[in-house]
Formats: sequence, C-alpha cells, structure tokens
Amino acid sequence: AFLDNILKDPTFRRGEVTVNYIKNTPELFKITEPRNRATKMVNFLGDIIVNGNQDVKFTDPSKKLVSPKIPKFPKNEEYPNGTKNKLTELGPEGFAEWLKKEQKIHFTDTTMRDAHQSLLATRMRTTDMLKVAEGFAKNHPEIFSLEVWGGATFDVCMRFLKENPWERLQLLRKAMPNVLLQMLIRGSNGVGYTAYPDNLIEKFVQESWENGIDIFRIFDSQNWMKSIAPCIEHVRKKTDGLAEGAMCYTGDILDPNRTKYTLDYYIQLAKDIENAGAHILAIKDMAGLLKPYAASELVSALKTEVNIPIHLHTHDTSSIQSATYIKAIEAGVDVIDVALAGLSGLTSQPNFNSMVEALRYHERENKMNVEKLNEYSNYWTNVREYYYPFESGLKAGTGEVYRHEIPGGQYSNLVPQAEALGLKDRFTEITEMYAKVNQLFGDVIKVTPSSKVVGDMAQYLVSNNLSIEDFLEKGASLSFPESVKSFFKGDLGQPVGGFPTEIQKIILRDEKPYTDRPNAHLEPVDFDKEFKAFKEKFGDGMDRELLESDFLSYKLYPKVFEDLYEHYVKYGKVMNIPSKNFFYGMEPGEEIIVELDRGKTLLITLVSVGDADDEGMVTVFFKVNGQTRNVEIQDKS
Ligand code: 3PY
Ligand code: ZN
Repeated sequence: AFLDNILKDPTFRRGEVTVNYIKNTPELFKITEPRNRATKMVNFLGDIIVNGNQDVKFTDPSKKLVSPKIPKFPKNEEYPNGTKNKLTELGPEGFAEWLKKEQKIHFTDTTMRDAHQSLLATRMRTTDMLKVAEGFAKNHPEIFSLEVWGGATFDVCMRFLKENPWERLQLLRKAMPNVLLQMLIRGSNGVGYTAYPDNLIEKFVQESWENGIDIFRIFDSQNWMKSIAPCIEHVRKKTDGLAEGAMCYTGDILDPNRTKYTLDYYIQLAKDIENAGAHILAIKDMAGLLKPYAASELVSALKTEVNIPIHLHTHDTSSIQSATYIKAIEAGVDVIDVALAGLSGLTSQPNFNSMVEALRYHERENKMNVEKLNEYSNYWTNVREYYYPFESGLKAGTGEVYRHEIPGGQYSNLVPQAEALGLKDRFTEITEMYAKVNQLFGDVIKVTPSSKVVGDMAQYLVSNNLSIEDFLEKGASLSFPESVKSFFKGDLGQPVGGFPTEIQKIILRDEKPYTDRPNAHLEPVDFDKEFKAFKEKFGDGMDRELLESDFLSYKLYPKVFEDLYEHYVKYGKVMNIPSKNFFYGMEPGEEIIVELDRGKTLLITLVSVGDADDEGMVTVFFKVNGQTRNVEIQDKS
C-alpha cells in the first residue's frame, strides 16, 4: 500500500527524492495510519452530509456557488523584493524612517483579517486564503502589508473552523515571504477577552514573530497606556518586528459638546504611544466614526506633534470613509487600511481597488496593478458566496453608526447573537440600547473586549424588557452579564476619566473594584512546568508533537483548545476540505480532492446516502481513492 502512496507523491513524481526522503515524508511509509486518517475524514464529511455543519444556521438550496478563479501569477519566478525585505535590510527604526520619507501613500490590505471579521463573522478559512497568497505576494510586492492574523481570527479559527491558527500563520508566511504580515493584538488582553499574565503575552508576541508576524498593531480597549506600553516593550525586546501602537478613535473631535475624547486627548495619547517606543502610530477607527474633516484636523495635528509614521484604519459603515482617507492623505497620513473590493465597504474597510483608481495622477499616487487587483477582488467576490450564512444582512451604509458607535467587527457578530436570543426583529432596539448603555457607562471606548460589555448589557436589557430607568431603580435585584461585572471590577483596565461610581456600585454591590493593572492580580505562567503538564494531559492525538504554540492556544482558550483537540482526534485535519463541502457537505456523485498532508491526497466521491434505520443510524457510501468506504452516522435530527 505504501508503494501506492509513494508513486502518487508529487515530490517522487518530480524526481526530487533525496536521501532524506523517508525522514521528511514519514506519512508515505505508514500503511495503517493514512487509512485511519481517511476514515476520520469521511466520518467528518458523513456527519456534515447527514447533520449539516452545526455552525451553519440556515442554508439556501437555490444558492449557486461558482468555483472562484485564481488569478495567474509567475509560479516559477522568485518572489520580487517587498516590504519584508526592506524591514530585514533596515531594521524596525530604519524602516520607520524610510516610511516617513515616502511620498506615495501606502496600503495595508485587510482582506484576510478585518474584512472577513467585519463582514462574515470571521469565518474565512485558511484554504481560501492560501489559494491566492503566493500569487498576491508575487503580483503585488508594492503592498505595504497584509493584515492576516489576530483580533478575533485566533479563537474563531479554533472554535468554529477547527483549524490551528498557528498553522494558518505559518502557511501564509511561507506563501508570502516578501511582504510584511500584520496582526492585531489587544494589549494585555492578547487575542482574548480578558487580561492575561504579562509573561504569557510576552511569549505570545515572541511566538507570533517566530511564526511570521512582522507588524504588531497594539491597542487597548480603554486606550490605557498601562496595557499598551508593556506590549510595545515585548515587541521591542523579543522581536525584530514593528511595534505599531494604536489609539482607538471614538466620539467626534469636531463636536464641541463632547469633551472627553478631544483633539488634545488624542495628541497626548499619541505622544505617550511614541514615548513608549512604538515605531508606527495607528489611528484605529474601529467603528468608522472619524469624519473627513475631523481626519484633516487629527492627522495634521499628529503630523506636527509626533515623529513616527501614521497608519490609519477605519470601517466604512457610514459609506463615506473613503472621503476620510482622501482628507487624511492630503494631511500627510502614511499608510491606509483597505480591503479588496469584493470584501470591502459596509462594516469592512474602504475599497482598495477604487482607492487606487481615485488617487491615479495624484501627487501621492501609489501605482498598483489595478487589473490584477480586480482579478483578486473577483476571486473574493466568489469565495464570499460560500460564506453566505454568516453575512450580517446590512445592505447599505448607515448614518446610524454615529449614534450607536458599534464597531464594524462587532456588528456582524451582534446580528447572529441577537438572533440566538430570539431578538432578530428587535435589532434596531438593541442598537439604540447600545448607545444608551454607552452613555450610562460613562461614554466608554467601545472596541473588543469593551464593546462586548456594552453589547451584552444592551442585549440583556432588551431581552428582559428593561429600560435604563428600570436599571437605575431595580439594579439591586438584577443579575448582570459576567462581562459587565468583570468590566466594572477593573478586569479590562481603567476607562478614560474612571468609572461612573454610582453605576459601578449598582453592578458590583459589595465587591471591591481594583484600580491597578488587572495583570497585577495574575500569577505568571511557569512555562517549563505547565508545558510539561500540558503535553502529558493531551498526549499525541494530533498526530504530531504538541508545541509551545499549542500550549499558548490552550492558555488563552482552554476549553476551545480542548474541543479542538477532541475534534482532531475524532476527525483528523479538516482544514483542507473545500469550503463548499466543509459548510454544506457533498451531493451524491460529487467528487472532491482533499489533501491530508503534504503530498498525500484523497479523492473522495459521495456515492449515496442511505435512510436512517430504527436507531437513527444512516449509512453514507463513499469511494475513497477508488475504494468503497461506508460510514455509519447518527442522524441527530
Ligand atoms: C478586534 O479586536 O478583533 C478588533 O477587530 C477590534 O476592532
Ligand atoms: Zn477594524
């Protein structure tokens, strides 16, 4: 049987077999194990065919899914030099100096992170990214960076997609070695929703760098320097990458009645970020509230007040954020965040392709190959169709965002959350309550995880038919969502101007809040001891040795990691299953090719699906590499 494997192995067929062939491709020489893995794979597919993917809440049988066309690229040519080469050549300080002197506007493409986080509830799978990663890096070496990791992608990857986020990063890095890869990190909250021990975040930063991240966009959900500064320090100490300190933009600096988040406030914060050692300053406009003329003022002021380059991020929820970019470009911003057209607009970033066109012949034009960009956009337009159950339903830009101030990344999650609570028809009520809760909590900065606090409270009040007045009157007898209690206790740090003490008292009752860093209450991780215990606890069910990166996943999300591990033991590696089949199963007669691991592929055909027997067991008939393989699946309906 293994002879068969070897004969099919691409390396063998290309005649590239070296003395290390057996060592490098042990999977080809095992007889029983691949068979076992094939069984796991058809069990997974069988379950999706019979019971559906539990993450897909509805399907539309009339939906036509076309196979996305992958743009052509020079496969056999070397990668042209890009920004990654420049960073290696100049080092982070030199790189920032170079960037500042650039006349042309630079672009960060967020398609593989924030765009799908904000439009499709973060569900984009690695396989759909990988198909275009190498080509994109070869066709567009002039890109500043690609945001591909961090934020919510880390946990969604494990929780819903059953993938290892570290593997995603490694694969993308390998496919795009010439351009900068960027991640979003929530300061002391890492890629989680609460504070973690400092040494855990430090290790996470180091591991992220070693696996392929170059730019760390670091923010804190309360713009709290005590959470941002240590993370900047980790990047400077543990990596040769770029620390991009971000300030979250909320409110409206042009509104004379809003006195909390003023121009002066942002200038001071920007200086603090620069002084903490950031190589780049980011303005993180997570809800898309930075209006065009406010951007003029803010960017102009920052250009004179700080010396590091400025990177602007926004969400196009209102649909006018490309005007904000134009004004920011006139004011001297260095880099802007955009998403390829097919995944741009609405709660995502402004349209990359259109932005490039709009700036053609302008003195700050960055000449990009728009035809190619359009091809990539078309690819994503078609890929997006596979993810239709995760669309938020928002059809047009909305000026309401200036009232509710819901971040783009939260909006697409709030919709299914409301649905799950049976509040689908009361979504507008939730957004209105969100605005009221924000005021009640003292006009806080709303971005993960503080945005979840406001969202949880709003949903709690609406689902219990309670008003703000009810809360103030009956607060003592209510039980609040955990996230809300934890926020007022100080677990997410201290908000600008402190907590409103009366509200804090209603929520915490007798519990004492703390005012120092939440991390100060956390024991540092004993890596040697705990990593060893981790390996003993889990064993070798993942068909490979467990790594420190797995341990980090576990420390950040213990339960999610355990579930992922169990899923792997049961079904093996599912990340290479095409998205259409991962979400919707297979049709009788359909034939798919799935790579199990490097060079080992399975040709799987669904022959037929039997009826449920008395015990509710369904036999699913497959052919795997030409051989009949039947599996028994429990019908859970
Ligand atoms: C995240 O933290 O995931 C965000 O995208 C915040 O905007
Ligand atoms: Zn964002």
